[in-house]
Amino acid sequence: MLANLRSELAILPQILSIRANRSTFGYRNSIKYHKYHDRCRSAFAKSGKNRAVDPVLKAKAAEFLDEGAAFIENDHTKTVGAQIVERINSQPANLRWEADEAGNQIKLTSDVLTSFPELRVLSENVLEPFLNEVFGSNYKIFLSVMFKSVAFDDSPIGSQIWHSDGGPGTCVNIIYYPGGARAEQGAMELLPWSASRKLLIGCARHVRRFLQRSPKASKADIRNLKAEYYADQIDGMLNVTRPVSDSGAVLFFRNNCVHKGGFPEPGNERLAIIFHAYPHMDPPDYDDWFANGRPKTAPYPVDPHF
Ligand SMILES: O=C(O)CCC(=O)C(=O)O
Ligand SMILES: [Fe+2]
Repeated sequence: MLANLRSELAILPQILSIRANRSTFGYRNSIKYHKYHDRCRSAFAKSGKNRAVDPVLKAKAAEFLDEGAAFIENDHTKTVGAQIVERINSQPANLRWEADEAGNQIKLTSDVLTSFPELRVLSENVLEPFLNEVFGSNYKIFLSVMFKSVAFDDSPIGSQIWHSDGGPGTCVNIIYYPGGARAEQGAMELLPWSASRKLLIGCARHVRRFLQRSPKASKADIRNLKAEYYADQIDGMLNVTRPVSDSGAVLFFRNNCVHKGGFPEPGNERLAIIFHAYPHMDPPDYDDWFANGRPKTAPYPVDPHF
């Protein structure tokens, strides 16, 4: 009884942080991102910048705020996607790819934004108005990566297994499928934030109990334990969603929504671009982003005003 209470108290900051800050970071680490977000919101409100007017994007942003995810397929996502697919098919020399067979991926090693200037139209017309609405502030892309998902191995690995990304609760993950994504291509599956939150809290307790029994467990043991817990709990859950499309479309979801994706059926592959976006004080500097790139240098920004 006392041991239970002690155990519950030990993970209380983590549970509070999941509830209040939508993050498994721990309360002390995650609060600075939310304080910064509040400052971004006030500055944005004072700047009088025009908010998204497109009623469809506005409705999608409301859906995101409600459920923690939204999927958008419109003229911009389709046109830009088709241009990107065409550029890749023409095999220009400046695009460098590297197979990661163990990860079931072929990664683009050149920078995404400098390789695909077409993405500026998507950023200005879809990402920016949508995120202005969601954040109530400006946004900044922290990282961008691009890869083809290919089933080199016959079982899913890494992010193809249920997980949450574990970054700050202000982070929005964006997955853009330039050529669309169908289920057989490994379209991402995810849980809405409310279900993810319950699962993350249950998982924190499960890990805590495991560590009491096996205090010497390795990081890999814990990763496997979490993946098994998610798989067991999610099995048969009705609210797993899998947005699919036949042409360019973009999925926004909160960084800590539980998700998996990118394990295609034999003979299929899936092209994906991932961005992590955060609230920011400064308006987007597209000239800089598209001249110098926004590559992945770390999993998350240590300074929210990066
Ligand atoms: O390839 C996928 O769909 C999974 C990617 C993922 O887990 C992520 O972006 O956090
Ligand atoms: Fe992920």
